[in-house]
Amino acid sequence: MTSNEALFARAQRVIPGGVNSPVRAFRAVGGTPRFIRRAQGAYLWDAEGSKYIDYIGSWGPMILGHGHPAVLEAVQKAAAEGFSFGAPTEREIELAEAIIALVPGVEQLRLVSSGTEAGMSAIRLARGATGRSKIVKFEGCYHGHADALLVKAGSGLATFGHPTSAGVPAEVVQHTLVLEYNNLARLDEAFASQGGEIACVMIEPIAGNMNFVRASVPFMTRLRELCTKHGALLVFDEVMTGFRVALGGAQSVYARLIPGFRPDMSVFGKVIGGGMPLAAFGGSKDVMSRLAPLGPVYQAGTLSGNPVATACGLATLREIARPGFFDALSATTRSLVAGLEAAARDAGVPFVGDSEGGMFGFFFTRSFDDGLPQNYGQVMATDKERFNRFFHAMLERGVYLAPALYEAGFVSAAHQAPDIEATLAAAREALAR
Ligand code: KE4
Repeated sequence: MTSNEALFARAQRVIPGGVNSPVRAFRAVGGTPRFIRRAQGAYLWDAEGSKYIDYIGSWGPMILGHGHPAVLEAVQKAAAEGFSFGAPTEREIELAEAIIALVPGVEQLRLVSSGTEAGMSAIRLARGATGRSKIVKFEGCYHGHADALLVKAGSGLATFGHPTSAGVPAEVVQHTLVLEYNNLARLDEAFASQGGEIACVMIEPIAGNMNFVRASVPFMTRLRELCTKHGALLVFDEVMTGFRVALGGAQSVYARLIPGFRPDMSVFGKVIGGGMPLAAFGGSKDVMSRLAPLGPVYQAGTLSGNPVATACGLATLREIARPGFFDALSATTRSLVAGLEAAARDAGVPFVGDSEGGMFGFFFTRSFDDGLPQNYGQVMATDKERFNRFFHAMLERGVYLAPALYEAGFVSAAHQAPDIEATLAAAREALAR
């Protein structure tokens, strides 16, 4: 039994599934999860001392790479001044000001400790601000594990959701409509029949929980129009895309494609914590002023705006805001995807990939004629078996990709050309199998 196997067996005795978050258990790809002992730059080392080029980056936060000196120094200094006070600090103001300066659509925000908490709070605030109960989400998008959002598409036209998890009563998701991503007709139908009852629409603008699927410009344009027309709030879940696909998040990408585009609320996480537990939700001052202690929508958190986490987040944002940071990161990511496409082409394997900033995705399609999937059904119709074989072949060669067909991948500023070359060399071998 290897060290990873021994640790996994021991972990399963005291932690359900041996992990504190399901995707880490490798159940989608099979095999034994790697227990990570340390990380530095673009690399992870597991309990057996095996080294990996890391394309998980903690599922997005580690955009600078692991152990960036300026971030480490900021965290060490903050920790020495105190871990948590349960009282306001200047650094929370600094972080809020830094985020607001980078995201024009956000006038005020509140800091919380996880993307789930931020998404859950944004839903409650949207309902409180509009006085409406219905919410809309899209199949294949994940917004954290709040009850109202653990819901899958209803059957047929009855787009009301059914719980995807035990323990979620049907009554809790009865107000959650689930539509097909990028499906304009279903969007029009839902708003035509229930537009006046919809509090908000929550969307991953680039869906990283379907690996990598972009909302089309026509779809996003229509979504914005319908929300405005019917008084529903458009909530961008940028927990993954925020400060990851561009300095201004995915909303800045769509604002370049759709003149004047802005969501009404935004949810952030991952990168803004730099690897520490920190997330946020924000919007106009009018909407945000409905929150306690000013308004009737309650929301709270013992460790919200934690002084060590805000130090980590601020130091991270300062680094990614440097001139040229995203140009370089985007170029590295594009070179990875282009190289993977070339390797697959040379191996005669149907394959499509895409990227934006430091986030990427790829699919083993069923034929060379298949383009990038546009929705959850198309993602799940791609070749999962070949994906899983590729995942393990790459892991064996020291390349740690996302252990699931439906997850996105992440490149950091610490990934350099030799890392990309090594990854592509491993891919050429893996694809030849
Ligand atoms: P957390 O509660 O895990 O911090 O954030 C939830 C969340 C919300 N919105 C989006 C778009 C997200 O991607 C996430 C969390 N992402 C997953 C990866 N697909 C985190 C990994 C995990 O669950 O362990």
